[in-house]
Amino acid sequence: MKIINLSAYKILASMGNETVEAKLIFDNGQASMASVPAGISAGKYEVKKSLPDQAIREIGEIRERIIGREWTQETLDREISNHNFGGNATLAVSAAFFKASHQNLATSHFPKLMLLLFEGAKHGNPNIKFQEFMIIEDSVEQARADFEQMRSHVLEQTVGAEGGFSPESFNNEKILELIVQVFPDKRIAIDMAGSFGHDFKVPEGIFSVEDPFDDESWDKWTQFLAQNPKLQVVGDDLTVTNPQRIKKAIDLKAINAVIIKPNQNGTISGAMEAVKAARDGGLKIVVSHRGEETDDDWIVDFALAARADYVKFGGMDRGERVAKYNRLLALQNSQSPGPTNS
Ligand code: 2PG
Ligand code: MG
Repeated sequence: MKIINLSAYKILASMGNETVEAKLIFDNGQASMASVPAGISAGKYEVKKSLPDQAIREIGEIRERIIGREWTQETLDREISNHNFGGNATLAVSAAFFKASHQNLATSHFPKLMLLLFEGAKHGNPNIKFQEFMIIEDSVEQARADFEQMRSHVLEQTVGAEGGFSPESFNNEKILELIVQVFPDKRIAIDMAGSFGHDFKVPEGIFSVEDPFDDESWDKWTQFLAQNPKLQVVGDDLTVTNPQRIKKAIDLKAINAVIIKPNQNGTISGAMEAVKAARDGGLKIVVSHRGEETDDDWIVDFALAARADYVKFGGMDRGERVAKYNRLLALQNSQSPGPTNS
């Protein structure tokens, strides 16, 4: 596709911080805009980011390199990755291209949802030591019903960064007891965000645990997976959507599942390379939003393109999270016979 213009400006993300949105124009008149999220508990090995004003200047430089020429996702991403621009600058452009060029081909494969019920640590009430408490759901409809049901057990109206409950009077133990009591048959997933806390003990009865240790302690991870072969052990800060770190984690048998966040990598193609490395190594793929999001929903299309096994889009009490669930519903419903007017 031939790009004839590129512009960029600042918009606000969900905690009120500034982020960037890029707008591409193609020679057929099509326009495509995409914005980038930011991590709250970002891993230290993620691609470096530029401050918003700097990112906008960098997108100006990218503009000079790309306008007036034909691009594919791969050639564009290769071109923009090679100049030490911030990952937020490159991803805004890369994602805008993805949105314009990506056709969501009919798929019968929809990922399972990791629905966020409670959150704490850097995302909410710090009395709650784990960052995220999720349950595995097969559909948005069921997730919605379960979120509503859990709400009836939480009397304080307090939500965290990602639209999950984060009440003052709750702690890890109380949350886990409540989830088991309300949903005795659901599989529970937690994110311990190990780079930001101590090595908490993983509680009994958990199906999936993300970042149980920090991003340096490879031997702890390997030992943990060997001792818990039935557990889903997910790398996030450990692997940062970086194909090399993912390959290392596979070689060391440190994980059996991985978080994929395009903004940890800096381009759509780079994140797809990480997906390929993970899949070649037999890992389950979890495509995830970030702690501070925008209303943009391209991550949903990316998750389907990546054929993710799971998606992490947060709770249902913040609009920027609901935007992702709504995109999933739209994609599902566009593939089933919808209502007709005739
Ligand atoms: C995580 C993410 C998203 P953050 O740790 O998995 O839930 O949080 O974007 O703050 O790193
Ligand atoms: Mg995480």
